Amino acid sequence: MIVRPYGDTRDDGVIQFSFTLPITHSPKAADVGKQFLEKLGFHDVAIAECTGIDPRFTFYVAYARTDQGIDPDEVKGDYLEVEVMDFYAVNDFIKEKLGRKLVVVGAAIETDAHTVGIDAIMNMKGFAGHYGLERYPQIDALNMGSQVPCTQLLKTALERNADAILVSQVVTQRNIHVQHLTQLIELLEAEGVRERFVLVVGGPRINNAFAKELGYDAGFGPRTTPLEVASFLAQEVVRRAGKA
Ligand code: B12
Repeated sequence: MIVRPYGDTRDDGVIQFSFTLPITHSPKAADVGKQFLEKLGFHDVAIAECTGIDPRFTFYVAYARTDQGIDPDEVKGDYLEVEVMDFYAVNDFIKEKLGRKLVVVGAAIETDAHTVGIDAIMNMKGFAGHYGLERYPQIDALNMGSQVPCTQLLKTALERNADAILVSQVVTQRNIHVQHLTQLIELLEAEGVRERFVLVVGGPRINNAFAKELGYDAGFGPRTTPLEVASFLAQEVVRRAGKA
């Protein structure tokens, strides 16, 4: 079934835009914004806001209509379908099915200095109202921080007999994340331990299909919550242990 954007009435095709053009605000600035949206194929353009935010830039909020629609069933991809449980259910599931703590080691690898993403998933206080993995009584979680060499991450994962390795990659300039992520896979393969771990990567420009292409088990993107990750890890580790 084709669906279309909803603004005021069902199927009206109305979309809200906010954008900035590098032009000085002037009496014709609103028309510049309007004609820009018309060039993109939108009609019934209404400029709700047109403000100079700097001597050289104008900011717009606009509404406009599209005739386009999309059939969600025709959109195909390698999406990660996680059955998200609640905090207590994840702990009970691990305790009952695995019969021991699930061990996780995580880091932002190599040159990547961004800690906030991996902290959001692992640190006790968590993210967006969800506790991080450290808070789960049935998860033994070690967050190694950022700029951790792949060799050190693997050494620690082996020492702790980890079930899962969590990797964060935020910087993607010049595809540096592809190099780092490939480096880790190659190291695991060279050491003959790739299959020992559930290998997960996350970051603002990561998705599941991309992670799978690189040889990871799962990829998590922007706005991931620790609960989604905990649910995935619990189910995947139990499945691999043949105890599902
Ligand atoms: C804070 C920040 C910094 C801080 C980091 C401090 C710290 N302790 O982390 C500092 C100032 C150090 C910094 C440095 C740099 N930064 Co910076 N930084 C940011 C900023 C503003 C916010 C990032 C953030 O904290 N987001 C909040 C967290 C919660 O979101 P998140 O990372 O997406 O994490 C979520 C998901 O992605 C996912 N996730 C993330 N990791 C993982 C891991 C796993 C296992 C899982 C399951 C999920 C998961 O779950 C999280 C929660 O939902 C962003 C811009 C932005 N607004 O995003 C730029 C940004 C990421 N930085 C950028 C850049 C370029 C840099 C520098 C290279 C700048 C420079 N030239 O020096 C350096 C990097 C140095 C280095 N060696 O890495 C660019 C990256 C561009 C790109 N695509 O490559 C951005 C996008 C800014 C920009 N628009 O240019 N940065």
